[in-house]
Amino acid sequence: MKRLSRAFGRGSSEPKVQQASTPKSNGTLGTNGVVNNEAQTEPWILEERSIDASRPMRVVVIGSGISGIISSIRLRQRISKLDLVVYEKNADIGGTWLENRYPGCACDIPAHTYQASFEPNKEWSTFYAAAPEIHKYWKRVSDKYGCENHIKFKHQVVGATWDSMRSKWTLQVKNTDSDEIFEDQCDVVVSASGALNEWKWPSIPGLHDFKGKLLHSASWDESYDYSGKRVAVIGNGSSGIQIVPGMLPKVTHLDHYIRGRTWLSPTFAREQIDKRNSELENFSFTLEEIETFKKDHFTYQAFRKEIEKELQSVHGATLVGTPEQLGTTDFFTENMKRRLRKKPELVNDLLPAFPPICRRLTPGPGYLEALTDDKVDVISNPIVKIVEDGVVTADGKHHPTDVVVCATGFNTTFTPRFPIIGQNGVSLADRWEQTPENYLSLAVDGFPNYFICLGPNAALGEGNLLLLIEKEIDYITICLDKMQRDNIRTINVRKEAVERFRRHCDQYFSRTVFAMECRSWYKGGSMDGRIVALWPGSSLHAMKALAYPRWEDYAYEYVNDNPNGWIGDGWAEDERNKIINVDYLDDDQVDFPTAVIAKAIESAKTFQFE
Ligand code: N01
Repeated sequence: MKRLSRAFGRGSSEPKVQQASTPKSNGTLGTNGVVNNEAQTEPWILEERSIDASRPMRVVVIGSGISGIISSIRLRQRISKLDLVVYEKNADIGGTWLENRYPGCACDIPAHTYQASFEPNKEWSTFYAAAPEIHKYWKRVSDKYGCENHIKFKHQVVGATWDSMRSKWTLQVKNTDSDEIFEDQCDVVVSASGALNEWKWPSIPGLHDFKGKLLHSASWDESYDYSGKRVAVIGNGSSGIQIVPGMLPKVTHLDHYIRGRTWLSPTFAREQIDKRNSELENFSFTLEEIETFKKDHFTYQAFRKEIEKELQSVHGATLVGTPEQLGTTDFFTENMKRRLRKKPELVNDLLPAFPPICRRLTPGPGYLEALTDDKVDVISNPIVKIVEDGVVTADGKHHPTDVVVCATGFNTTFTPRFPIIGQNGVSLADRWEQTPENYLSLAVDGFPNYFICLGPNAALGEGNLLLLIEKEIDYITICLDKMQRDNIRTINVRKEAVERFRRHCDQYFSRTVFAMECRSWYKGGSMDGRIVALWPGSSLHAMKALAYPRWEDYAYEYVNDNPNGWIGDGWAEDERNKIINVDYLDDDQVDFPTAVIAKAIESAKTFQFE
């Protein structure tokens, strides 16, 4: 064969370069198959490229939290001719799990369902892994896949502008060591900067007059020793619920200020924990078990899948009127009463009027038990002001304290943290002033080649958030792959697709518990606003929705403005480079129709001659 190809002089068949879209008299075939040289002039649409020649693509990922790490792995895995840079404002990877270091900070769902699908960790030391252990896990993943080779630490993106002439994003990037700001350009931006990373002080009169130690859950001063202090913890969101039991052992007294009520769920995967005869929720594997898992991947897989199954079985309870939803109130009440049995008088102060899951669901390991401790006072009387040495409530009482902890949450408006200017000079902040309209949580019309991980409508009220993050990133890589394959310059979601998704979300959420009257960051911190933070469905639903992009929901511009460019000039890239690749015959590349054989055997078994 080699001899044959040499004989045919394959090396001499290099293409002659011809500019696409250059008008050319290309002739037409007459009915006799002969070129008619007097043919009319037509634009030349034959693009001089191999059909599978990927165009080089520079991608900037903003942020190296979980989304940024997974993006940097998947992009390098799937996108050829990739020039990747990840800008990270911090000095390390980890995002949320680097920044949040308050006492008790942990993952409040089982760690076995809060890890990358492709990097199962058989050595989680507890069921609800603490922030440092989660950070260590992601650091290990990042090291293993060489992510840091592409990350520029202490580099904060402070501006992004779409350049329509060049079809590129121009980014302003600040080196936080030198304060120098420089420009960078890229074809595609993947925003992976997270939704919950701009913490803010609550607007409580006098907060900054406080002379003791003032702390925020998301900006913890780890050098501060609060042992033996009287502390006030404001807020009973997921952070406050972890901080109370986290601080309790070391303090002399803890006032817990609760503005609204919240449900605490029974422990996720309770059976799995019980099966392993653990004490309460703080489950540790024995060394023997860890050794078994290490030896036997399948044992761990089976265990992991059991927990996953449980986590994925809650969706029905989010839909108003389903038997699962109707059952939750009694089930949760019973559980809360049991956990509060030492101080039953608290039950009336704590049980909400709205149904469970309206606010973010958390089992709050150890929280209700902590509230029954003699050192803790639960204060539901509203705070009117903070003074030099304590907190004053509406009933006029002054509560002295040494430390005020604001577990009061984040800026959840989704307004970009820096100017992002899309087509026609429109800023994303203005575009989202009323509501953060988007398409499938990851794209916005007028912002071409811009994808968002964990944007608006990407959080989950139940299910597996890591699964959703991975599927979003898969979706983005599929889009980028199409851009390379089809010689696409810009991909821009259509306005009508964005509008349809907004209407879809509103209709979907009108039938869910999230729309009931409770204050939650899902509604931007309001009682009855639009639900802007959540995915409209379960995480299993998100997985299906994101599996195959609906290309008809996007508009495209092509390299050289040539929509025919994808088909190239008749060559495949390897072939053009004299590599004749026939690996498509390898067993691992052949799609053996084994299911058809199985069916054929089955039907042969049941076949009866007349
Ligand atoms: O913030 P929040 P968070 N005076 O906004 C109260 C994720 N997370 O940091 O209920 C008095 O939920 C406010 O009161 P109210 C998770 O997605 C994950 O706790 O609005 N109180 C509320 O109680 C979570 O949903 C993990 O009336 C004031 C609290 O502060 C998200 O982060 C762990 C006040 C704020 O609750 C945010 O949780 C932790 C004021 N002026 C967090 N202002 C995991 O384990 C606010 N409050 C994965």
